[in-house]
Amino acid sequence: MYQELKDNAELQFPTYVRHERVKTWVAEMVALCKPAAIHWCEGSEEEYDALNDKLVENGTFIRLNPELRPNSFLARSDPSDVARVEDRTYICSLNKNDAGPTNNWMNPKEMHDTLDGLFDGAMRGRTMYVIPFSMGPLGSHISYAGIEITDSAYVVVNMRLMTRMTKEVYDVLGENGDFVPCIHTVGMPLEPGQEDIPWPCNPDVKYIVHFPEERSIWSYGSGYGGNALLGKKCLALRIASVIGRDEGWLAEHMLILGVESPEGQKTYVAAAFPSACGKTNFAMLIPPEAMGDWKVTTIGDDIAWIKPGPDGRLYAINPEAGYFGVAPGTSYETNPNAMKSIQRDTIFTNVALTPEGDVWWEGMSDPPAKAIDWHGNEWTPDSDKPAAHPNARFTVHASLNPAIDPEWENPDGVPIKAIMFGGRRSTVVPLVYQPFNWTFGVYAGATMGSEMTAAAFGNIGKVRRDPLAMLPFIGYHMASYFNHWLNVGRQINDPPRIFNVNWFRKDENGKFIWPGFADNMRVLKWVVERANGQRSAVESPLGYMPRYEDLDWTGLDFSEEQFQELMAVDRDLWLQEILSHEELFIKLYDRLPNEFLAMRELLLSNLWRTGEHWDVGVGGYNS
Ligand code: O2Y
Ligand code: MN
Repeated sequence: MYQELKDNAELQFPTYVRHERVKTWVAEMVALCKPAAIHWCEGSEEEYDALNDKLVENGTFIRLNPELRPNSFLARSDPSDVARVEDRTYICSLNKNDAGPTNNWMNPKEMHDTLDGLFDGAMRGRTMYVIPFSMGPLGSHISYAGIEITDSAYVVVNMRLMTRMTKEVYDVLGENGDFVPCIHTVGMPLEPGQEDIPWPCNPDVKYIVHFPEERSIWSYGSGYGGNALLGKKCLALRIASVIGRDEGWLAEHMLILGVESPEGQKTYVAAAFPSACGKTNFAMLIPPEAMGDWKVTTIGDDIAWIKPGPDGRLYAINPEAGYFGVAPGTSYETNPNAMKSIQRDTIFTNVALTPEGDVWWEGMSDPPAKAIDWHGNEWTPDSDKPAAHPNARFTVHASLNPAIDPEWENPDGVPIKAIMFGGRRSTVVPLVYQPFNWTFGVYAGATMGSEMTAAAFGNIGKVRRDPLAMLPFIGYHMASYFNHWLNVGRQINDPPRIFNVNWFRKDENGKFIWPGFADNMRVLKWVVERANGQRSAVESPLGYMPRYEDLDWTGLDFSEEQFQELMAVDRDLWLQEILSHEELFIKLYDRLPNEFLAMRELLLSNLWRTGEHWDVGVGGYNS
């Protein structure tokens, strides 16, 4: 339903909106933001098509060649608006310490005053869209509803691919159901007669704000990704982590995949890797043919909501309905399923345009002789800048993934047998180990880190701790979150087995030792068999480890010496590693679980006990 809001026209509500709080909130936001029109989104295909046409008309979208990429579009963002803005992201809890030392905080009253000022008239000359969406299958007891108000049609069409966006959400809400109000503006009102630009945003002022007690989200100034598609990082992680803390479940930055053995045994695994560490590739992995009839299927590539089930196991859903994947580096070699998913019905942002009207990015294939880069300028392979922005994205509905798991929309979720954690470490951390139990596993996840690669973070090579891959996404105090994980483990009688992996270890010449990609299946197979109690292992100072003969090497030429190099535990490096956990712990000391201090001591004594250098060839005993 569309209504122009000229001359103080009285706001009209669709008959299917029967929820008084929704009506009052939308009326308040109309009064504050002063849009020229309001569009109550219904989520239909006709509405999606009409909005895409409008985006093409106003220059935000370029329609790609329908023969090469049917019903697909390219958007180019403002060069200042290309990624999540962590330094402008706030958790405004009533008490500063509830946000913890890893989050930006401002007093909620002060923040509301600031936002009220910024949002006042922020949608002048624009249409306000009201988007009803469900994170998770509609009506599932694990799902949660949100309503996003935005002045960006680009956000609307992306939300339709990434969430269950439908007016049926109002039926689920009825007159009084819970929802998360999300308000977003690009922060660029239009004066009368002012022409719009393809990517409106506010290059100078950005705020991505969460009020955990109110369970509301306010986003100002950016039209990009996680800053603007508020169902994703803002609702499904930051606000949901708070809801999960209060209700006894987990909202995690994890992919979920299914593994089916040649005998037809199905096992579900969740895995947390920091941003840009290949989660989408792992979630869509195709096992090497030589390994036999193993199949991997995708439930989700980025976020998992995990709840204790009545049988004492943990069940997970993917709250999202689509993928917002990194394009550069995605190819038929690295991720064939992603490439097949994006053949049609896809929105591309900040990739290059070929003369044929198709898309291209670094790492996709041989470069075209010429292209238009993400700035809209002519580009050739001799250009000194990349054709696609390194954070260029594709948005596509999950149903187009040829490896989608048949249970991906099961409202009860899937039972999780194993959880994997993994950072990006060129030294120290072995390819895979299984911490001794849930508590050691939580410790391993909490202390995982990645070596910094971007100069922006300073100190290239220094380890940045990213506990459970949630550093930018936890909605409360990080150490309270560790306690919450320990508590969840205490409440279930068959917790998933936890594993730590590192695909990125390098040799003395700086070359990756592990081939990665499809060959990660060899590790995944051991993980799954181990979680199902079908594999033995040896005990190392860190936990259980596979011996060379415990991994399936069929079709891969990888020697036992290479394996030992990949798995070696150097006592002095690990002593330093464990001592360096102190830096994180000191920051979080006032809420740190006591168990962590005990585990640190135990790990240290294990290392002293086992000698200078431990590897699966020389040490350990069967278990
Ligand atoms: O830069 C953005 O706005 C997107 S960030 C993102 C997108 C999809 C999945 N994960 C992430 C992330 O940063 O973890
Ligand atoms: Mn992510």
